[in-house]
Amino acid sequence: MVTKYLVVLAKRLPTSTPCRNPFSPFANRNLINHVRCISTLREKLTDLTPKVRAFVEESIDLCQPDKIHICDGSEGENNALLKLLQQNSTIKPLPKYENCWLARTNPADVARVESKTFICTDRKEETIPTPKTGVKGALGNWISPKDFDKAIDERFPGSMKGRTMYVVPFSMGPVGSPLSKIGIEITDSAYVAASMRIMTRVGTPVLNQLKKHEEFVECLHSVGTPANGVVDVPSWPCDPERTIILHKPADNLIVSYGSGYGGNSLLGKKCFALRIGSTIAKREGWLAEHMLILGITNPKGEKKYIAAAFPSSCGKTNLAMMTPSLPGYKIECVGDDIAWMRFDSNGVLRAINPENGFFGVAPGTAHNTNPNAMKTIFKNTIFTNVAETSDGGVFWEGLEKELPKNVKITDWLGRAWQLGETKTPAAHPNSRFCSPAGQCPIIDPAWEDPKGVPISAILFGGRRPAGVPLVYEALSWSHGVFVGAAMRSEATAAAEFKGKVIMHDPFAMRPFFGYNFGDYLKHWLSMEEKGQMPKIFHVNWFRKGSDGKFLWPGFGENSRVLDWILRRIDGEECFEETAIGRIPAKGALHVDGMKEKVDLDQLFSLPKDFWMEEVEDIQRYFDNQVGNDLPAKVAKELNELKARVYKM
Ligand code: OXD
Ligand code: MN
Repeated sequence: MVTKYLVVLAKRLPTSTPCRNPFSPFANRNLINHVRCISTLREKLTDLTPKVRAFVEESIDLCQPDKIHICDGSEGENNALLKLLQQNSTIKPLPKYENCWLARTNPADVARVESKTFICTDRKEETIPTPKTGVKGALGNWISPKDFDKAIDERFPGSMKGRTMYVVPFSMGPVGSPLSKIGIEITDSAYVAASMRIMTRVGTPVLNQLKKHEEFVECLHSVGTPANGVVDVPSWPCDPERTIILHKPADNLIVSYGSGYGGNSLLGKKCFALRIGSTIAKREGWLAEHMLILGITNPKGEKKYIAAAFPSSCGKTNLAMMTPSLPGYKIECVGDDIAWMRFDSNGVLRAINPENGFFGVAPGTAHNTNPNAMKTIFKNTIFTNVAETSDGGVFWEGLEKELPKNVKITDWLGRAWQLGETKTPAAHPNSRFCSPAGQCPIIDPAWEDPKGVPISAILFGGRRPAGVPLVYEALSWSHGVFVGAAMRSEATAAAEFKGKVIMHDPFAMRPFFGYNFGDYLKHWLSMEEKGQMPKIFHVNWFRKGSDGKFLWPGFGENSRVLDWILRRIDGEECFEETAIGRIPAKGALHVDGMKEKVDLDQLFSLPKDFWMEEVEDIQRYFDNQVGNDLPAKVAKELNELKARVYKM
């Protein structure tokens, strides 16, 4: 069989190898005969459909695991995985809660590694726009097919020796929905297998679905072993030096090596649902986006759905689960991170949340910021890199007021930590909870509707301390696409960046584009021909006043902004035109009854010097990063904005 791993297979000879992983079920044996083991392993594969079987067999040949486990998604299997992880000290129980666990990673494996994440296409221009000469492209990384093979060849042969290979069949979206897609993740991490069970729908129903339609995305993952063979943290094997995350859209293939955490290893999330997902979406005429989806019901009982794209750590989970302060409103959550949106036969844009769980940033989550998350995350949850309390619970920045008296805290690195004393954070800023979405008390009744929910508005936003008003409405679909393209935000801890620099993050997708951003923009522009387009808005909860304090309280008070948005969707003339778009007319934003007095003039002020700089920055960004790939319609929108700003 011609395989994509041909290079590797040709070189490999079957060998007898000592078992390297002390936690392997084979650890007490001195020698493992891979050849014999693998032939036994293969007998387990007879139930798989031919394509799945071929993928698993190729992966066995390449990675040479000692054992194979095909995940059925059952409760018993989950308990066994958790037990194994406990034995290996990867997780420990948190007795204060129901079925909750704490994992600590190797401190070198704490976030997505954007610089080591690549898309493989024949031609570079298919993956990234050509930046201006002398400028480093910041819209993704390209790898050639030759280097793609080489990267695998250098890392994967024998990477699972002494380990168990878990085969995780998973569905992104409800199993069987016409909007869903299937993946098979092959991994040597039991932590990944257990987390995938929370984040996606896994197991036998997915394998059965494959019998009807045998199409899936191949996802191969190994935590790897450093080149010198020394595993620094035996409870969290990884190979940070050689970590690499590879995507090959032409083959619907994801290959990830060296990291066991988050988007690097739970391959359904960023790798599949966004990077490969966006390439499938382009081919098939839909949108795969880094967006939460919420349902909002107004006091008259009218319900609408909104999708919103914010960069990582900008409060997507908080907005998706918001407790509205505005009387009579109700929010229900469909998803907090990813939306797949497609037109139905009536031209209505419908969205599903392809995920099954929340992989939320823990710090900042508290009863005052997100009470619904707090009601969601204290059962059946795997916490990673949060701090631990002596009463068997968890702690992170933001929970100070909720800390029981006299408990001792151990930080994410396992060191004693004292509130008000220790200068380093108790929890890693990118520490997470991984919880089943169905546990959310305000999960939307339609969150698993195979048809998806109808989307009435799309929000873009980010952390903009200066110049950008609380909310504005785009003037048209193509202006909205421009607003998405021009999005900027302060850097976050979800990736490897440091400091509070304002980064361009178009559509909150900068780390997640599966193909050339210019083509992505063309695809977005083309959607207008396909059906009724939702209105587009830009929101900014993070503007600061001259005293450096936030001008808007955010959280539940954001319902006031959603109220204005809903009224705009209904066609109410509650707006005023400005150079950048439509903002609430004087008195149109309902601020009555707010606890804090808000300086609306500052919140909506549009300083001319700021906007002159902003348009120049956007121009520079487009020139430097997108060049000739920028669609003319987007360039025109920028020119029109410039002209309006100059006249301000
Ligand atoms: C995430 C991210 O993990 O966006 O959701 O980084
Ligand atoms: Mn995200």
